[in-house]
Order: sequence, then structure tokens, then C-alpha cells
Amino acid sequence: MIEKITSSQQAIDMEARYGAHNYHPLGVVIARGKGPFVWDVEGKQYFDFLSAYSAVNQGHCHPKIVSAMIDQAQTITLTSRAFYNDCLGPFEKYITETFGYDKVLPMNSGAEADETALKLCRRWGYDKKGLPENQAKIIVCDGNFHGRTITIVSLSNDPDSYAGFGPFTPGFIRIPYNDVNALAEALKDPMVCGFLVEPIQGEAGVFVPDEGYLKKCYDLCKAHNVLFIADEVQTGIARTGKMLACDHEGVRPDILVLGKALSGGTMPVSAVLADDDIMLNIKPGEHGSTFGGNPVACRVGIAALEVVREEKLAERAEYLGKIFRDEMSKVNSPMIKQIRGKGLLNAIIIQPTNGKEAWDVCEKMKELGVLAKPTHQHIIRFAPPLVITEEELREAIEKIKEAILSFEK
Ligand code: IF1
Repeated sequence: MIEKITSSQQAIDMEARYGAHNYHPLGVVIARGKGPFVWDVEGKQYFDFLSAYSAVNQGHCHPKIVSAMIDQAQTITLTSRAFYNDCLGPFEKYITETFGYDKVLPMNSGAEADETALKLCRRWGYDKKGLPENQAKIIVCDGNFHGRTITIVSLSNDPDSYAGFGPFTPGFIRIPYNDVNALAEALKDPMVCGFLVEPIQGEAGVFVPDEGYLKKCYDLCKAHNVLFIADEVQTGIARTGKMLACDHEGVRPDILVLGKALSGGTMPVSAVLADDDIMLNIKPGEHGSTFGGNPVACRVGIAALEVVREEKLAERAEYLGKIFRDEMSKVNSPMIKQIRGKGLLNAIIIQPTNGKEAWDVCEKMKELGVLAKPTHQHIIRFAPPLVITEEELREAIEKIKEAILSFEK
């Protein structure tokens, strides 16, 4: 039996004593969740404005997703890919039809899906583009966040991600984000076979590139016979007001990487989508995962995508996001330096005032019943579950305003 936690402090102390110290959480211990709300051990209710980094777009414990999960968990959970299972085919059909690709390759975490995309891209570079062995290069962007594996931190220019973890994987060129000319320059290298980009940079603090950036990058990639790879692990699945953030510019990535909300936050489910010309270069035995494509993940993945469609979550995100940015821009506070974002993926850049900074604002919001976390010292991300109602959103906005204005004097 699991040891009973009766106070938040007890849980915090236990994590500090027995867990690796690779996180610095806000001092709240969540014990339960429903839709846009979570409750701590003491029973206090909060609006969740992080949504587990956008994994919980469909809301906490969505009944349809949980019920698919429970039903399948009681039937068969894991077969491995050594055998077929009766859920994978239907999931593959559903997700490829939803996003309009020939094929899908299921994995678990976002990092694994990005690794898969990089392997697919290199393999295409050798088999289809005809690059000489071990010479393939992939272009990535400053400020990127694609996960935590050795290869992926090799792409990073954030010392928190890469420092002390070398030696790093070669074969990558890093260019400034939101800089079309830098991409044009980098594409002159004939060994380049791919460009990996986040349509909006999440970790960089919800950095939205200029309108037209993605389309121009896509066109440049086409002109150079280079694959455009979109990491939509955080921006995808309705978060930014469209099914994919790339949809805002009518761009169809050659390789599409999804994760997080593909399970509505119930379990790790990720996927890479591409057409046959790219996907079929990987042959049996050349890539995979014990858990990727497991029956529970497949059932959950279908349910999670159905919820997005049935509850019109993309349209909701678009509509509610405008309200959030409008309302916040009416707040007259020296602490608000900038408000930016798309759909319900937003951030406020905090100007430290009277010795108070983003962390203090988050502590104050927590006290008032809204959970969010600072990134890069002075940026607060605001990303509630997309199922939040307009009334609930407005209530949360009042609390956020109150928190910011409390530091006026
Ligand atoms: C953590 C940030 C968010 C991602 C994109 C791949 C992955 C992520 C675009 C990897 C993961 C996370 C992981 C989380 C913090 C978080 C994050 F602050 F670091 F940037 F969401 F904003 N591509 N993002 O955003 O997916 O392997 O984790 O499933 O605690 O590291 P994963």
C-alpha cells in the first residue's frame, strides 16, 4: 500500500529526501483534478494554468479518455510490437486521417518522438537525397526545447539543458529563431537534409515568430530539397487555436511530431507522422520502443483526439485566448512588460517592481487559487486546459490581475 499523505509539507519533505533534485516545484501538492481545476492535499481548489505543460488540453481526468483507458487496461495493456494488437491499426488509421499523412510511428515521450523524427530525417537524407554516409546535417534554432536526451540537449543553447552532459551528438547547425535569412544561408550547405522547428517556442517563454515565418521557412526548405520538421509536442492538438500551430500559416510539415495532449495527460503517448517516401525508409528492426503503440495508448490517443473534435477545443482556445490577452492588456501595472501568445498558449513578461518578480507573482496567484510557473526568471506562462469555460476564465483572470496589482505599493 502507498503511504498515506496527510499534509502538503509531508509530501514535499518526502520528495526532497527520496527523489532526485532535478526540479524546483512551486510549493503546492496536488491530490486531485477535474477539468480546469486541481485540489491540493488540504482540499484547496486551484485553476490549473499550466495544464502539465499543455498535456492536459482536454482537462484533468476527462471522463471519455479515462474510461477508454480503464476499459483497455482491463482487457490487454501491452503486447510489444513483436505481435500485432487489435488497437494499433485503428489508432494509426484515425490519427493519420485526422492529420492527413500516409503513416504514423507511435512512441511515448515527446523527446522520443523528436529523436524518431531526427532519425527519419537522416535516413531520408541518405536513402532519398543521396547524402554521403555520416555526413547528414539538420538545422535547429536558438532557444529550442525538444526534450532531455543526449542528442536533443546537443541541439540546445541553454546551459541548464546541455552543460555538463557532453560529449554531444554532431551533425547539427544552429541558427537564430525567427530569422528567415539565417535559414537561407544555412541551407547553402549541401549536406543539410532537415530543419527542425517549434512553430511557437514554448521553453523560450512562448516566443511567437513573425507572421509568415513558418511559410517562408517551409518554402525555402522545399526549394533546397530539405525536410521541414515541426515539433508540435507543445503547440499541437488545439492549444494555439488551430489543431496545429502550423495550420495558422497553411504549412503542412514533412514530418510532424506530437506528444503531450495526444493522451490528454493520462499517460505518455507521442507520435511522428510523415508520408511513405519518408516513413518507409525505416525497415523492420531499425527503430521502435517496448511501449510505443501499446493498446492502452492507442485507445487513449483516439479518445483524446475525439474529445478535441467533439468539444471544438481549437475554436475554444482561439476565442478564449483573445479574451485572455484583451483582459490582461487592460491591466495598468508597471509589472506587465508584455503579453504575448496564440490561442490559450500565452505568457506575460514581468518587469520586476519593488523587489518583486515573476516567482512572487506566482506565489501570490497560488494563494489566490491560480497555478502557473515562471520560466527564465521573468516570464509566466498561462495555459489553462482548453475546456475552461468563459466564466471560469474570467474568474481566473480577476485573480491573476489581483495578484499582479497586489505588488503596486
Ligand atoms: C520538463 C519547457 C514546456 C516540448 C517540445 C518536446 C518536448 C517538450 C516543444 C519533450 C517538453 C516540457 C517538458 C518539461 C518542461 C516542458 C516545457 F518549459 F521546458 F519548455 F512545456 F514549456 N518538444 N516540454 O515543449 O517532451 O519528452 O517531456 O514528453 O519538465 O522537462 P517530453
